[in-house]
Amino acid sequence: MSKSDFLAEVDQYSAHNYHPLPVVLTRGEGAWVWDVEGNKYLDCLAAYSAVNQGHRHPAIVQAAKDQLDRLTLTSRAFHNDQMGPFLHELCDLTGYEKALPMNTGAEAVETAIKAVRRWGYQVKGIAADQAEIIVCENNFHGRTTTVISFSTEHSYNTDFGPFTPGFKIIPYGDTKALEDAITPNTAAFLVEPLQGEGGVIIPPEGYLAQAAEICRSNRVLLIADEIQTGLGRTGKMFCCEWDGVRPDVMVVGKALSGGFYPVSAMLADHEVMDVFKPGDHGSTFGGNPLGAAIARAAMKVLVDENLAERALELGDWFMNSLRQMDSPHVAEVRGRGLMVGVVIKPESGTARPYCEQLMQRGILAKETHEQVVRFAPPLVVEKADLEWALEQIAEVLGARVPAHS
Ligand code: IF1
Repeated sequence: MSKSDFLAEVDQYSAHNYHPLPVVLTRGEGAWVWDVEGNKYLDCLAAYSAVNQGHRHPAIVQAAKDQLDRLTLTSRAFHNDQMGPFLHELCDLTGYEKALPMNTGAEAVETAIKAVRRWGYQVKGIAADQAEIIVCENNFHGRTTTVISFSTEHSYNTDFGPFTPGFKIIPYGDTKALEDAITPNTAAFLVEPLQGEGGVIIPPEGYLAQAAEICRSNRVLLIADEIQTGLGRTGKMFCCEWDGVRPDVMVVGKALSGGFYPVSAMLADHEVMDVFKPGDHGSTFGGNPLGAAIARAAMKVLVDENLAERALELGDWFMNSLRQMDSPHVAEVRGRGLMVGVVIKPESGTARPYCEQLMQRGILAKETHEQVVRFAPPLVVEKADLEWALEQIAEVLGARVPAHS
């Protein structure tokens, strides 16, 4: 089948809920992917940070193969010998007492919403059905009906209502708004430590620390969505570490499996997690031995290969190099670690054509919102690969090639 056959097939049989770049990938290794025509690309999206460990990391491949040969799914009706070690290691990595395994990020967010609501009623003493959760404008927490109920992006929720009540939306980065929004019925504040889909938006200095303090003094739980920012991406194992904050509840997903399999989790201490009793919540696949074995290997790679530090070093250097380009089309370069946003000036058009040109030159990057080109390669990317990428980016952005340090 030719590339155009693949594109036509998807056009015919798939729902039109995406607008992907017209590239058909068939193989990946490390930071690189190959298309069906044999072209090679540097993957600067890394499956929205699910492939932090690189495509087909050998240690994760081995763990997956070993587990495929033994046992894949038991359901939670029985125990398996991978889930316990997985949750133990996840708690060690994150510093929480308990973890609840799910599959997708949105499910982990839903799990956190259920947990904090129940905590609100059973521990804090909020009157029945009155619990409120505060969220931020421009948020992205997933696609379920409840989660899109508090999205401020019209395309995510138009004509998908009626919506789940109980959410209050405040501006991101505004601690005064958080204080004002809290009432005795507030159970939790759900926030991304850095807004990824929102356009790589970094909150003001100290925002999370102040928010954590406001939450603590009002007996409101702080939920950090580290699904995209967590597991090394921003140059720390978790982005909240930038503010020295330990949230009451954390949700992780994506790179928890190194991109092999959907594995997510909600993390908390006893006080919150103990609101769940047998039968209250679950998932057929959550905690399955294949996903658990994969996630164990994926976490080990992050630690063994110091991928958070690597993201920090490479990210700082990459961002500086981008800034030195002083492209006439770039309004701003911002980011943390290897989550980098290049903001295209409105007079230079939208980000999409730049992504298309980058693709022609062997770089896969995806626009987010209209004006931002996001660069978030696997954290195993080599500096030499990024040097090469910078040359391509400089050509596309119409700037001189920066001197490499
Ligand atoms: C798509 C975006 C990124 C997330 C945060 C929860 C979830 C996500 C902070 C839900 C998921 C994904 C969804 C994916 C593309 C990607 C994305 F552009 F849509 F927003 F990364 F920026 N919290 N983000 O970023 O996790 O249920 O998908 O496992 O919808 O195409 P999920």
